[in-house]
Amino acid sequence: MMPDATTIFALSSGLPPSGVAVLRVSGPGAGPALTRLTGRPLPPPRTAMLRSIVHPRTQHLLDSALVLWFPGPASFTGEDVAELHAHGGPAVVAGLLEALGSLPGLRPAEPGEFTRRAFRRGRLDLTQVEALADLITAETAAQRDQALAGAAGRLRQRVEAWRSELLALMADVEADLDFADEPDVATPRARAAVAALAHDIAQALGSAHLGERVRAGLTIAVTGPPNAGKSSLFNALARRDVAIVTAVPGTTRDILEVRLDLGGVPATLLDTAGLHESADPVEALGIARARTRAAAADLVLHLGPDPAPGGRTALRVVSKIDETGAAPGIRDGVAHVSAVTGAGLAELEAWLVAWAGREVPQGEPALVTHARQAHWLRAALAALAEAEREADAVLKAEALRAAAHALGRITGAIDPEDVLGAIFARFCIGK
Ligand SMILES: Nc1nc2c(ncn2[C@@H]2O[C@H](COP(=O)(O)OP(=O)(O)OP(=O)(O)O)[C@@H](O)[C@H]2O)c(=O)[nH]1
Ligand SMILES: [Mg+2]
Repeated sequence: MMPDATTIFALSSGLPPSGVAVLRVSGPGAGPALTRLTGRPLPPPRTAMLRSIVHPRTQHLLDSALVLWFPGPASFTGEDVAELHAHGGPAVVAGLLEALGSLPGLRPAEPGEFTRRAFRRGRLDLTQVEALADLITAETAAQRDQALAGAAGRLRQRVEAWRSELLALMADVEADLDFADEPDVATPRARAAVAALAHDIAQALGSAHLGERVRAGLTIAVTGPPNAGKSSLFNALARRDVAIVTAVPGTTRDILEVRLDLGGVPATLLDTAGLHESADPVEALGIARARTRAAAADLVLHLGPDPAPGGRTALRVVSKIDETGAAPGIRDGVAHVSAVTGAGLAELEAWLVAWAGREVPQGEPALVTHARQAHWLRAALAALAEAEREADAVLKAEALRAAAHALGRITGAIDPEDVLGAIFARFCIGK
């Protein structure tokens, strides 16, 4: 692929003010930009040096910053990369960005453009790009571990090994085609290799459900009749006043969401409208939404005597025990809490953490973490099954080729453009 002639730059760290702001420059103009801004020769590769940064046009001092020089291809993007580790004040950052933009051939980066260049230069494959996006959004330890494994190329290595095995097999089978009158030596070996490959891929696919779970997290809906104390419990578990609480029944209408970290497992907690027959069309819509979301939830925390709606599991919760005098804690599968005094909340949280731990077992991070990856692994498996069944050598080779193609889609070795847009849309500017 054509290397990019343009040089891109962006603030790669969070919004100022911050202690340190990292500005990244990538492309053929990165080295000249660094010498222009510092007025000095390039520092030794990968060595932090303190430099005065001056505006190339006005010679005005903009900051005193650490600068780093990563000559390609041993850089994140594979191109020449320069980094400025500056003071993270808004005026410093604005001045540096303006100075970079004033240099010929430099332009601000699009979201995810550094990573896109890294992909294009083969520094990363698509599974690593996906994992990198996951790493940046990871909120819990389990998400971080899984994303780190993917970013390190765990799935990439497996898929590439399978694919090269397949390509070798195809060569064997095709050699047989060329010498059709000779005894068929490759076929028994090929059959065993195809079966072993299919077994490995099926095993990897087994982790897909867990991988998706860790990435997307679990969903917990708080349900019950109006005024039961759902929003109060929701706020207490979120440890923030997210939902409006009033003594008026029917206060909550829309679904509210907060993220919980259940012992490293991410979860989304939903507050919902009180369930009852309502003549108010607005409230009725809220109740319909509540039922839909509860039905899709992994767990329903139900504050009420009537049966809990939907969900795969339900835990009944009796709230307001400060009024009834009931003892806090979980007895006979019913949690007794008070959102006002906090009694019983620790027990409920411990229960939730244990439940999440059962839903998403800890251990080896999952290999397959995205539906896209699982899709092409299943396609590869189907093609391998066809290759196993097929007696005709031409059709067998064709099925093997289809399997190799499917694996190539996972890493982006084949047709990457189809998916690049969707994947990179998740990135922020500067990544
Ligand atoms: N004493 C006491 N009052 C509570 C407790 N939890 C909620 N309340 C009160 O009960 C009333 C209703 O609380 P909410 O949390 O708004 O109840 P809700 O189930 O979300 O109500 P809707 O959104 O209208 O369906 C409010 O006046 C709360 O202050 C509790 O644990 N103890
Ligand atoms: Mg409410």
